[in-house]
Amino acid sequence: MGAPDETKEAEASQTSPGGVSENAVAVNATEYTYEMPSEIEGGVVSFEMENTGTLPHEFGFARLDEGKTVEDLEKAFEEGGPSKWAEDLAGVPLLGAGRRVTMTRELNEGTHVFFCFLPSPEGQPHIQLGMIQGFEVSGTSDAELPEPDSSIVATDDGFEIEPIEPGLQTLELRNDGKKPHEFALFSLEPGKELRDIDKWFGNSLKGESPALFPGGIQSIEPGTVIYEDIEFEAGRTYQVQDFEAGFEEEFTVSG
Ligand SMILES: [Cu+2]
Repeated sequence: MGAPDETKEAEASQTSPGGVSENAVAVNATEYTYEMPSEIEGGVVSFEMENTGTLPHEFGFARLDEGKTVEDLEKAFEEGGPSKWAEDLAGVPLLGAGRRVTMTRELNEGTHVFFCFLPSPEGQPHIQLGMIQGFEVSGTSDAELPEPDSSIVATDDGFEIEPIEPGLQTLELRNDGKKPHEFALFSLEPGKELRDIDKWFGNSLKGESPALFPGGIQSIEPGTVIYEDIEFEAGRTYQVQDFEAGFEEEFTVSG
């Protein structure tokens, strides 16, 4: 089996296109669900996330200890506390309507959950409207981690950002610090300022988004590496922010 050409093709597909591993899983976020398979293969996984809705959505991400269920997690959230049996793996903090991002990382076996706490126009967290989805991870794929085009590295003092080219880029997001760090990524729309984002959040994300939200990652632990395929616009300025640590860095995509 397998003519030489086919072998060649299979090898090439491991890291292309755009750094997506061969173990790719489509996840569509919309109001108010995630559409995705209920069982996936572990090891290196590429989540091809797309917001097909009309509102922004996030991908909160947790792994549950054996024996715990999505219902247990919902209940724990209602009771207001993160639980020891739910490990926060960090997902994409905010993905704008119509945007797509691919998140590639290594996963262990077990029950995993995506959930969204962003507010609906009526002010209710999406999770309360059903935006929570569990899935089982089992086995280990042969997929390999991608070769990044560029990187954003967090230390405890700030971000170090390599030059980023326009188009679809595979970014390595790495925490080299001793504390957890968040990579909130956005690009202000013309004429908008940071305080317009605050206002928008304060108003349950109603109306036109004052910024582009193309990807990024919630707070990751020291030593964690996440890969994301993100579409960057030539000549546009982006910001990456760690709200908790109180620092941010700006970069402009070449063009
Ligand atoms: Cu949502």
